Amino acid sequence: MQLTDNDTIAAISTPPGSGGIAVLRVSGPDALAAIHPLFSTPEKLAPRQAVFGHLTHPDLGEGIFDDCVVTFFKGPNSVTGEDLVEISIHGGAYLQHKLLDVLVLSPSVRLAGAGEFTLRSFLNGKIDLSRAEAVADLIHARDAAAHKNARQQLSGGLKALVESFAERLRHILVIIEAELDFSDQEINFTPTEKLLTPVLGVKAKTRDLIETYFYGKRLEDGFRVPIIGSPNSGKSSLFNLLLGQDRAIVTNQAGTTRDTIEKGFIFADHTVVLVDTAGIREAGVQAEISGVGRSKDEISRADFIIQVSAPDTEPLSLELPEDLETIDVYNKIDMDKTPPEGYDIYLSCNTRQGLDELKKMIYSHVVNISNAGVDGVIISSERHKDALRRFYTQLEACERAVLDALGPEYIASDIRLALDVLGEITGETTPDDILNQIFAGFCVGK
Ligand SMILES: Nc1nc2c(ncn2[C@@H]2O[C@H](COP(=O)(O)OP(=O)(O)OP(=O)(O)O)[C@@H](O)[C@H]2O)c(=O)[nH]1
Ligand SMILES: [Mg+2]
Repeated sequence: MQLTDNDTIAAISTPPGSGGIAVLRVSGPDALAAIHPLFSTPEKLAPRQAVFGHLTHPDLGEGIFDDCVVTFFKGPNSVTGEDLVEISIHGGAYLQHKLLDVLVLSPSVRLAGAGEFTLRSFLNGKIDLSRAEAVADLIHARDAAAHKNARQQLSGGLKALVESFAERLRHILVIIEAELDFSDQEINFTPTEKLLTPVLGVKAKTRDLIETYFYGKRLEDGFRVPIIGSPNSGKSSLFNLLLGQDRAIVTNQAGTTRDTIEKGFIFADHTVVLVDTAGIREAGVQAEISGVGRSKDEISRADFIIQVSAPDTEPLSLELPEDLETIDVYNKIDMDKTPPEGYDIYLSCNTRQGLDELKKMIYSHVVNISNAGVDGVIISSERHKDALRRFYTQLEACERAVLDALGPEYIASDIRLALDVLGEITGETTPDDILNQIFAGFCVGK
C-alpha cells in the first residue's frame, strides 16, 4: 500500500451477501465524477444530503440496475477528509460486486486496499493512529468489555493520556531551553526537583499503563480457564454444566477425555475460554499420556484454573505453580455426607448444588483481574505496550541524567528521544512500514 496515493478508491463497506442494505464507498478527488454517469439525478447531490434515485448505465445491464440512496460528503468534512460518496443499494452479492466492477472501470478509480479508508482518515489528520487502531478493535470486539475499551480508545482516551505525558515533558524542555539560552549569563540552574517531579510522575503513570496490558490482552483473547483434576472427578460434567450444553463426552470410565476441548462463553461481560482437559494420572496408553501433557500445557497458559476433586477419585498427583489462582471444587457432594474441609466450593454436577456459588467465584476472579485502567485507559495492543516500554526506558535515562546533573543538553536530548517514542503511539513519528503493517491488518472497505 502506498501511503502517499491521492487517487480515488472504492470498496464495499458491508460484508457481501449479508442481505439488507449494502454500502459502497468511493473516496478521493473523483468520487463525485465516478457516480455521476450512473446515478439518475446527479444534479441533486449536495453535501451531507441523502438523495434517493436509481442506478442505470449500459455497463450495469439493461434497464434500472437498482434503487439507491447516495450521500455525498465534501472533503475535508468527511470521515476520510476527502470527497466521499456513499452508495446504499440492496445487499445482494451480485449487486454489490457488479456496481463495484463498473465503478472501477472509470480510469481514475481503483479498488481500495485493506484499511485504506481509515489510513486516509489518519493521513488527513481526521484521527490519530491509536484511534485508527481502535476501529479494528471495535470491529473485532467479542464482548461488552472489549467493546467498551475499543469505544474508549476511539473517543481518544489513549491519545489524551499520551498527550498529557508529552505536555509535561515539553514543559521541562521549555525550562531547560530557557536555561540554555541564558547559559552565558549568571542565572541559577533549575532545582533538580522541578525537573524530576514531572519525569517521575509520567514514569509512574506509564508503568501503570503498561500493566493494564495484562487485562487488555484478556479483552482480546478472553480469560483462559482450564478445568483440571484426576480422571473421573467430573471435569467434563462441569464443563458441560457451565456451558449449558453437552459438548464434552461424559462416561464413568476414568480417562474418557484425552484431548483438550475449549469453548468461549460470555461471563460478566467478558469472554471466558473454558478448557476441558484429560484427567491427570500416571497413565498407561500413549493417547492418555499425550492428553496429560496437554493438560499440563494448559496449566501453564491459564489465567486461573478450576481444580476438581471427588470422593471416589484419587487426589490430584501434580504440584501446581504456587502463584496460580485456583478455585478448589469438591464435586459429587451428593455422594458424600461428610466431605473434607478446605475446599472453595462443594458441588454436585448432578443436582447443581453449589453451581451458583461457583459462578460467583468465577465472576469475582474475572472482575479481580479486570482493571479500571489509567484514567480509564487500558492498552490491548502489543505495539502500544512495546512503545510504552521503550518510552519508560527513555524516562529512566532522563531521570538518571537529572540525578547525575549531566547538564541541560543531555537532559533535553533524552526528553526529545522520549517524545519521539511517544509519538509512535499517536502516529506522529511512526515509520511508514509500520503504518502499512497496521492498516494492512484491517479488512477491505474499512
Ligand atoms: N454422583 C455424581 N456423579 C457425577 C457427578 N459429576 C460427574 N459424575 C459422574 O462421574 C463420572 C465421570 O464424569 P466425567 O465428567 O466424565 O469426569 P472427567 O473428570 O471428565 O473424567 P475424565 O475425562 O476421564 O478425566 C460420570 O459417570 C459422571 O456421570 C456428580 O456431581 N455426582
Ligand atoms: Mg472428561
